[in-house]
Amino acid sequence: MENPKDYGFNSQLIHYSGHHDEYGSATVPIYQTSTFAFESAEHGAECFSGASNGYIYTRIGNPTIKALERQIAVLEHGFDSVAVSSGMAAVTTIYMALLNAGDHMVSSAAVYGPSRVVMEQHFSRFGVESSYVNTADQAEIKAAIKPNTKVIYIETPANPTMDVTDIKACAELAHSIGALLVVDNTFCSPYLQNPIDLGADVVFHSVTKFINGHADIIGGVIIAKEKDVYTKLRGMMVNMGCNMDPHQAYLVIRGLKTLGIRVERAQQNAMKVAEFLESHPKVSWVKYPGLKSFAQADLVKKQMRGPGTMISFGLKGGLDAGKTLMNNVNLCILAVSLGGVETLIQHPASMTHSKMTPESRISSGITDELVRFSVGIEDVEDIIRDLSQALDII
Ligand code: LCS
Repeated sequence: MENPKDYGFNSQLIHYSGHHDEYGSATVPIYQTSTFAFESAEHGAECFSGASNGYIYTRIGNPTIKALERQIAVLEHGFDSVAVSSGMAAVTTIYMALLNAGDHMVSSAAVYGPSRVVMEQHFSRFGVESSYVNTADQAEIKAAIKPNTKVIYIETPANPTMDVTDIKACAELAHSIGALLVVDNTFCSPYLQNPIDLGADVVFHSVTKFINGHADIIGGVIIAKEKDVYTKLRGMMVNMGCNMDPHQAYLVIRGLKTLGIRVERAQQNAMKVAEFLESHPKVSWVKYPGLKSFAQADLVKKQMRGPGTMISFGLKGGLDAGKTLMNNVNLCILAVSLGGVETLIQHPASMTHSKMTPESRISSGITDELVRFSVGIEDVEDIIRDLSQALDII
């Protein structure tokens, strides 16, 4: 196999899992086993000491999972990656591995709700401090930094406000104080954004979303730029026991192959849906990084290769109008999650971000009227017709 770096992105998706077996299998088989036989007592001891890199036990490592980890590391330009049971397992593994009692983290106020809830309500019990600020504003991050800040954690674009944070500026700031930059790249996928190229130390995904893309598994993956951080993350995953399952990894590898064409198509649809919404008399505002009206269009061009497939909007008539819309769509599915082939609509304040305090939600821009839309790969005329008939009912 040539160096995967010599291939284009779509070729890497299809041809680079790094897996080879004696039968020449064209796909990565599912190694559905919990444990692996050692050749001898000496071999077993070598596997444990690291003198041999043979497989030991699936929580520690497994060939199907490793194929996915290798492939994601290539796509995100990292040293290596760790696959975990969910996006939230990625978040908690990162917090556990990189923060100690007495440390402080600065993060985006608008992040996926539970990423903030687990820090503010649980890691705080073990003495980890955090500040949630508008990371789209570098001055707010600088003002929040303390002598014990060890991690800057950003999500860009943020779920669900679509606010964009300057990754390169955050990396420079983090490194100037000896901290690490962690980026949740779920909303972009490596097809649209590679934070490690912009200086990030750790990148992670809820692979439940774009990377798998078919709404049939939950999973996460963490990519580290450097070996020492990777080793800490892997050790934490193994000890916490939040490994991915081989069957889960198989499905993700299968879904990943079409990441490029799925995102490309959904993004084309999203642009048309955003323009439709922006011109609709019942819509009060639309936030989509591809629109001319998007306040951070320059930053989007600087760090993203496309505007993505997520749209947030508000309706005249607020939450009641939003509920009428959500209760009357037919093709679009009223469901949480995002990044799949199907179009989904949901209401963050009462669903994905409902466990945040009302004050945190409002200060993060997650207003009661905000409706979130994840555009899929259906025929865009059908998506727009569905939205149009539901908007007529309001
Ligand atoms: N990070 C982001 C940006 C997310 O959107 C999610 C889940 C997670 C992390 C956690 O991943 P999980 O454990 O669910 O795999 N976001 C969801 C959402 O917006 N609706 O439902 C789940």
